[in-house]
Amino acid sequence: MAAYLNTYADRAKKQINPAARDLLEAVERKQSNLCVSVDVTSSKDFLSIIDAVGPYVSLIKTHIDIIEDFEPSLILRLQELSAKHDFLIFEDRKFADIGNTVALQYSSGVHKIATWSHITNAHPVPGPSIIKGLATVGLPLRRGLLLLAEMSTAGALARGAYTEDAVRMARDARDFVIGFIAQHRMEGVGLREGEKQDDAEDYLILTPGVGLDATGDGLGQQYRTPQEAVLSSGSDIIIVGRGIYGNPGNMNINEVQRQAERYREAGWNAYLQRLNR
Ligand code: 5IU
Repeated sequence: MAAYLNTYADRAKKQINPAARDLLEAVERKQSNLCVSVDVTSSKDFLSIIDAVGPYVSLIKTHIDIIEDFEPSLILRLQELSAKHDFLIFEDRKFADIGNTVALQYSSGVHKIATWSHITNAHPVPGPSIIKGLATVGLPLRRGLLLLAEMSTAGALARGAYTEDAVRMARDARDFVIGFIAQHRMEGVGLREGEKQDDAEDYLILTPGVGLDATGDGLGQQYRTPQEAVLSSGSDIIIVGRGIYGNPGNMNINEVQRQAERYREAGWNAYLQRLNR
């Protein structure tokens, strides 16, 4: 049986990367495979959404560079909410440069991502050196990396041979790469000539492009339901943004909370169905 068909709790015990283990443990404790993506531009909206959805998530995904009024104290507030509600933090930075540059982008600048983000991600396009560069910063801090193996957008170039190469790169860096941003599972993908699938391999699949009410956003985004992502495609964590907070310009925070509850339940029920299949 493929490792991902076990419970989150069992899978946590077998992870070698601390961020992967902590995330799976949080998923189990909170009975939530929901990650909310908080793509808003004001600190106030950012913090109020996170405080409202906090009880229902195991992971919060940030784009810290879109915050207009960013100050270092925002990170302290974010960390307080992470402790209050028991979730991990994933800065969706999508690194894509040479090893030396990404190490600087990860550790330094205004945002110092590595100091607070348990998990971040990278495009495999530069080749294995991007993982090496990020690992010099992330591994000593017990961080984990996701590779972007596929995208949810119409016409994405990350498919076929590109996705296969991404999985091979991950297999060569098991201590740091904990999984993929993808739309499907990667077991059996990218195996080299004569190589057999390792049954113990257990990458985390985090899936954006999830919505219960819309099929797209008019800008290339394509949505599938939590059921399709988790049950049909074997996703481990669903990533939901606007499906939960709508238009930040006219947000009702009680409604945001209600939607987070609704997505948590849909994601968790799909997982229970997967376990019992
Ligand atoms: N995101 C995607 N699709 C992808 C990748 C990342 O939507 O393939 I890689 C990000 C973009 C946004 C969030 O931050 O996930 C999805 O937000 P909405 O649920 O509001 O569409």
